[in-house]
Amino acid sequence: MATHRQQKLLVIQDLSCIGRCSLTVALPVLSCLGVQAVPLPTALLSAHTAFDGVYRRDMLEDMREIADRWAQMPLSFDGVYVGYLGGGHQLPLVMKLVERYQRGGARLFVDPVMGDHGKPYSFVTAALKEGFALLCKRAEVIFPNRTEASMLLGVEYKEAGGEEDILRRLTQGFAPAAVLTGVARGQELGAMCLSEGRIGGAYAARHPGSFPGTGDLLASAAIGALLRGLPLEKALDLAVRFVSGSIAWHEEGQDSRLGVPFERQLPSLMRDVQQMLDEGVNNLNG
Ligand code: PXL
Repeated sequence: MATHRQQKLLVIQDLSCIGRCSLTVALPVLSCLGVQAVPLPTALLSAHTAFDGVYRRDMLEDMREIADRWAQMPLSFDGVYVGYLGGGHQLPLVMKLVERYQRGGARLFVDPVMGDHGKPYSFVTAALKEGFALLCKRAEVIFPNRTEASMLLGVEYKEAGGEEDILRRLTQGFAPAAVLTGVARGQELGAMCLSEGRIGGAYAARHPGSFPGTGDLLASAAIGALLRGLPLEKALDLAVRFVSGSIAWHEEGQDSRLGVPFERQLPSLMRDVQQMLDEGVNNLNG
């Protein structure tokens, strides 16, 4: 029995064939959460950029044609999720689409994918940084890691300060709610959030190694859960557990650049979201 109207999310990010990130992560995760995900690829890559010598095609022309065709269709979205962009030159079109669908009531979620471990990704320019700053100002929730937060705030990575302070500055300067990913607490790893003046956090077992695409897994799961009606802290709890559980499936000896075997964790994600939704209904009834 359907208990809610199905949510439809426009996902604007790259399609990297190899490496489990962006669309190859977002689409299955959102589907498992019961959200219809509509992709708009910003770039086509043979593999994500942690690999050497990748083939990369910019999709701006195709995005323009698609956007024009969509303008002729009776189309609306419950949300728009912007992640990795092909470059700053795509910003005018992305902004136009965001404005178009926000006018129709879409909620905006932005993961300002620009770097990690204190370093910007290749293809990041001043125009891209400025564009992401503008997008974040229109968003309901943003999902930077510490590297991206310092780029948004215009401070050196090492001088970005404590997590709570970063989150406060992000909510003052950008979106009303912010999630900071990749936050360590003791032996655990997770994410912190600030929304309506309240700091929250979710942490789970930390596994050795570093894996690309975990930020995309976290944001996709959290955004899907938010669209299903869970509050931010619960959505984050679900997402952090899902990422940690996915990393636990990594087999020693596998190239970590291939990303984490999140596919094996999807059944748990589906069970967990249903359980959390049922608990919410029971709390309301009880
Ligand atoms: O997961 C972030 C990401 C997304 N898309 C591409 C990337 C990366 C990180 O390296 O290279 C193409």
